[in-house]
Amino acid sequence: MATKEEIIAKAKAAILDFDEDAAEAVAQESLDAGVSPAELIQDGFTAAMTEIGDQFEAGTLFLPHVIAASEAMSAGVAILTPELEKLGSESENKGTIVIGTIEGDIHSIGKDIVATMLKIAGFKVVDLGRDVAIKAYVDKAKETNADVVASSALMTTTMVSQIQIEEQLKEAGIRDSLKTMVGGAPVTQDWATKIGADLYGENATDAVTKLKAMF
Ligand code: B12
Repeated sequence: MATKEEIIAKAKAAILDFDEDAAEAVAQESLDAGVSPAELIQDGFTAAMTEIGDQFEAGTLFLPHVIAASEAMSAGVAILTPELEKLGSESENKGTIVIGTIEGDIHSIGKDIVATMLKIAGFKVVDLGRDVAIKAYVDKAKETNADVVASSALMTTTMVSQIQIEEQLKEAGIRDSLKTMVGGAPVTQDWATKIGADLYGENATDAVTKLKAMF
């Protein structure tokens, strides 16, 4: 049987080869071998997507490649998700989290992973999807009496809209009754502090750890 390192290397190769079938196969192989799905996603698929992004930026890969790589990653994650969800604690409700990718931004893979891991950790997750209008976060937070409003931004041009979430929650008079959390590749702790967000999560595991500590 392949070692964990070999399985993770295969997961990276599947994304770098834009190979959906290989991504699905390695996801299944990792489940059979007992490799943690979270680790496969983080050290395998996500690490490869970061390389794809770097090559896109450098001009050695083009948008169709990025699309093909993200389709392969989604296919692999789709195999892992039901298994991840089985690990979930069904009855617990640690708090309600409204999450979405911010207005103008259609990157959803990372947000989906964070949403899944939060569900598994026992939170009630209300996923608004991607390209979410600021007003929609505020309205949903009111409607569900949310404990946390979490936004994902993958571009420097869209992360600025996270400021609007802070402002519109204040205008709606509910900013003090909940926490805000921000994440996404260009987002940092410094950014979170600067805009007045309560929490920053570097990745799904970090998001879960920080929110668990709070509830
Ligand atoms: C895949 C991808 C796409 C896919 C997205 C598919 C999908 N359904 O999501 C497609 C092909 C559609 C795409 C489109 C575009 N993309 Co693109 N894309 C990427 C790429 C390569 C990987 C992103 C990804 O999925 N990573 C894997 C996931 C697992 O990681 P993640 O998203 O970072 O999420 C993790 C953490 O950030 C964190 N996290 C994420 N969200 C949240 C939220 C919370 C609350 C918390 C706590 C944590 C958290 O946890 C996650 C799990 O660990 C990045 C490169 C990069 N380095 O990020 C470029 C990148 C983001 N894209 C870029 C660009 C420019 C575009 C386009 C404008 C291209 C174009 N010319 O059309 C369009 C954008 C259209 C739009 N309006 O949004 C640029 C952005 C540059 C900038 N301005 O900052 C990047 C950085 C590439 C680059 N280096 O130039 N893209």
